[in-house]
Amino acid sequence: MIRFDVITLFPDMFSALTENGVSRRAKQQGLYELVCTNPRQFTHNKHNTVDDRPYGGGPGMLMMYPPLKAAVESIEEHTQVKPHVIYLSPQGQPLTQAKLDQLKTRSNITLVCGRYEGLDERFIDTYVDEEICIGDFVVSGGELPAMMLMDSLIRLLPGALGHASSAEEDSFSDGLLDCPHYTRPLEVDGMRVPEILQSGNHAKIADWRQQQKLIKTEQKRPDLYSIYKAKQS
Ligand code: 9D3
Repeated sequence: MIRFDVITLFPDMFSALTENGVSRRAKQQGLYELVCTNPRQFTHNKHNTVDDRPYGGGPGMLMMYPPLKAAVESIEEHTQVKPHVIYLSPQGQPLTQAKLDQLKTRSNITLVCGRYEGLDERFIDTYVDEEICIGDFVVSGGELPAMMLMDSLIRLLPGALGHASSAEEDSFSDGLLDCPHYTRPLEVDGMRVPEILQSGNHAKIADWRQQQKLIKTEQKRPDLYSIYKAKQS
């Protein structure tokens, strides 16, 4: 059982994860627990302010140190463990399947979601163990990145996927893209399902699928194909 604590100004967003699909079933099975902590709970001023203007000027606002500190410390208080603290950040290391394989062994992960222009640097220095980014593009805050991280990690927990679709068969576990798939009807708009898939010869089908993975990866992701080829030799 992994416990995820999420520090967020928008806890309602996380129902997208807990109320749908694989991640909903995994939660029902007790494979993980998700608790949101809103830094706004730890503000004392009249308007529950969690943000303030940057020293030195410039656009936008920053999340202040004190409410974030109080949020982390309330989580530590509650769980009685020092969690692994991840800040979802545009300045982070890119999330990879290898990173997820490391993270899946942890029992307590705290995810800090930034809003505005980010966090006071002193919070990162003091409380953050690692910064993770989900790609070189801009989103409005850390919540969707945090959900992506949790969703991809939950899939790796034993029992989260049916044995029908194992995590090992997932794209990227072997560094290659998936092969094409077909379902009924056998023919649609003049296009037929490849003959081999109807042959019943499971060894030949497995060979074909492996070939297709290589072809698709070379066509669509030459960068991944090069890495795969380098590893083979
Ligand atoms: C001009 C400086 N911008 C930094 C790239 C400002 C800024 C934009 C977006 C600051 C924070 C954000 C919010 N993004 C995230 O919190 C975020 C994120 C992302 O935008 N892209 C990829 N991964 C991530 S993880 C968290």
